[in-house]
Amino acid sequence: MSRDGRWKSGRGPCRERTLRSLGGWRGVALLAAFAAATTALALMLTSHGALAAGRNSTTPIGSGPSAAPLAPLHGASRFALDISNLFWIILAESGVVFFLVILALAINIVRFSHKPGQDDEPKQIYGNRRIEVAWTAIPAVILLVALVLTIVTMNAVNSPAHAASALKVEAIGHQWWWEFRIPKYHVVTANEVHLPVHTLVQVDTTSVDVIHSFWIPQLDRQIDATPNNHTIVYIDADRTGTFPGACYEFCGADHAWMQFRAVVQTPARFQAWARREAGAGASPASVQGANGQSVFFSQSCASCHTINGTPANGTAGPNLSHVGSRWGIAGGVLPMSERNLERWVRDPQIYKPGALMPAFDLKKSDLHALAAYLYSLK
Ligand code: HEC
Ligand SMILES: [Cu+2]
Repeated sequence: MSRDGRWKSGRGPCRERTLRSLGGWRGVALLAAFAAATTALALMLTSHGALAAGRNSTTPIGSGPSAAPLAPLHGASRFALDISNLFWIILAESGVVFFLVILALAINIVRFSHKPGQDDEPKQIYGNRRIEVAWTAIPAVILLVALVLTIVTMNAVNSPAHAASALKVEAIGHQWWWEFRIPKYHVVTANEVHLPVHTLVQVDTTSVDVIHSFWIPQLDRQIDATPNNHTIVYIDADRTGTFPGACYEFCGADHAWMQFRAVVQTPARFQAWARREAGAGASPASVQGANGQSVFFSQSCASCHTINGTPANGTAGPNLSHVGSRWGIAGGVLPMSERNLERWVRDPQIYKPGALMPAFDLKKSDLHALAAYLYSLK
């Protein structure tokens, strides 16, 4: 409306009619539907959806073996809980504001919409200091609360006490798999890392190629893993279990297949795992396994893969010393099994197009033997 109270030219009677027809109870019904849909969406996301799929859910991740779903609202680490608590507080705050705004809108639609036969111009009001102060101060306070809580949470999550004595784990992003190193235990492994429960762990992330992003939704916040740089997140798991993680920054064709598992264990079990991981790969226990080992060394595998305790010391691909004990193959494209190892080696490109491993056109018996050897590397 222009200052003299008349409709500006260009807004014909048609527009006016539309506005009028949206007044009154019809407008309120529309608002109610909007509020209900928004609330339903929020409830869905926070109770059953991607954010918090319940612990009983069996939602599998890709075709790999299913573990707990990616559920940042089911924190299993005090840092993840700090973050989800902040989320709930801000959600509640926004929820209250949302419903007050909807309520105010509804009241206004009913009270001030055009009534039939009421053709005189409404009272024109310009400026109201009290209302203006209120609608500046109240949002400022709400935002200030969110800001202070966010800063407190960021501090708690990024600079925990006793950080210097944390167990150091390195997570290195590769196209398209994660390498894990635990220098204290001389562990070098891939796509599955074990962690001790109730222990502060410092994950030092980096990348050898492009920007990846490291996240175990139930255990830590997201952090970019960038080349030539080291970024840090902390984990302090409060229960044992298997927690899925993945890459959260688009990093090329197989970005979605950079999944991994964090297995949180009691300190004793964790140390047993670490000792085994650091140790040599099993020597072949059968004739077939021995044949498989010679196939491994007659092909170019050793130039890209390491098997502890053997001359194989390539670093372009995952360390295979204990590959048979892992949850999946190549970031989860296939569940771990002898048969699937065979499939993978024969033609990785079928499962992970663009993967930086060539196909190997081997004799059937050689392929069988090779898969038996790899699977025996537990
Ligand atoms: C040019 C380097 C290269 C060669 C040669 C190579 N690989 Fe690979 N390999 C890779 C890369 C890179 C990956 C990771 C692929 C991915 O997950 O995106 C991989 C993954 C694997 C995996 C899955 C490991 C895991 O942690 O899930 C197995 C098993 C494997 N290779 C076995 C072999 C065998 C056996 C040979 C020889 C017949 C071989 N590779 C030859 C580079 C290579
Ligand atoms: Cu990635």
